[in-house]
Amino acid sequence: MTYETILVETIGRVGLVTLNRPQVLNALNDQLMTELGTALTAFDADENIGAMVVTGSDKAFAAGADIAAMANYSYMDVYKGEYITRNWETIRQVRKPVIAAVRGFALGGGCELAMMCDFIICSDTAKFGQPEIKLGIIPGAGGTQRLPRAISKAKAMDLCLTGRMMDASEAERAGLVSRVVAPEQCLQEAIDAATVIASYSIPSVMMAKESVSRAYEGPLSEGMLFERRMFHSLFGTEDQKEGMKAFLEKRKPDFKNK
Ligand code: CO8
Repeated sequence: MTYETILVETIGRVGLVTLNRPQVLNALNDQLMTELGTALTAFDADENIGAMVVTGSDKAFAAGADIAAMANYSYMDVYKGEYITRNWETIRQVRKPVIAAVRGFALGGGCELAMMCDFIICSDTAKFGQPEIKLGIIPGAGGTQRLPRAISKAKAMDLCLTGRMMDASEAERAGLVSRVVAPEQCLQEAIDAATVIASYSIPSVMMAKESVSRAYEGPLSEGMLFERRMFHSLFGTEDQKEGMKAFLEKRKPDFKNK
């Protein structure tokens, strides 16, 4: 298959995709997202590939969805999903691990694309952000959902509401990225990590990915329900009766662990 907006190569058992629209800082248009999905899906099906890396250039992983392409879309254009939604989730259907190697800007859809990968290795020149608010829109590919899970509600609100950028050291402190390295080492670090992963049993790697994703992607409502049921069940214990009675009688509780 010939691609126009990405470069695709194989390094040992690692599939590497380089986003390649340098003139617009790898802005993510419909063609690029389709090609990226096609390349990753092909690697996923290839038994000689054990893991994948997605990267950009030194200046930009991706500076977001292509604003020039989106500028004149109507509500129905985007709602029907023919333009900027239909091919954005393909990467989440890939069952082998995908590592994002981020140098430079990962903004808007670029930050969201990096977060769709299983983990992010970045250079100390990386900058992350969700600047959509400055354009009169909000993130549309998971930014408002994955960021709070990855870096806390406080920082997610800060980034989504102010549109400011977060540098690599803040991103590492916040837990958005797994490793920060020098720019010239970034891609190799990601390829090395992918090579290690690709040396393991693919079923166990796929199941490890699936299991961690499950914890990460489970809805808050299910966690809340679980907590509520545990809370309810403690009203069946003797110690709850004793603890509350002791408080009201202004004495120390005598717990029996029952
Ligand atoms: N779209 C289109 N073109 C872009 C984009 C973009 N996102 N970002 C940069 N470019 C272009 C510039 O227009 C410029 O083109 P030209 O040379 O023809 O003028 C070229 O790339 C270089 O950019 P700059 O001259 O601006 O470079 P600077 O180094 O001065 O600035 C920045 C770099 C800070 C990254 C700046 O380019 C910028 O702010 N870019 C826009 C960032 C942004 O707002 N991103 C969010 C876009 S909206 C989005 O991502 C929504 C995602 C929703 C996905 C939903 C799917 C379901």
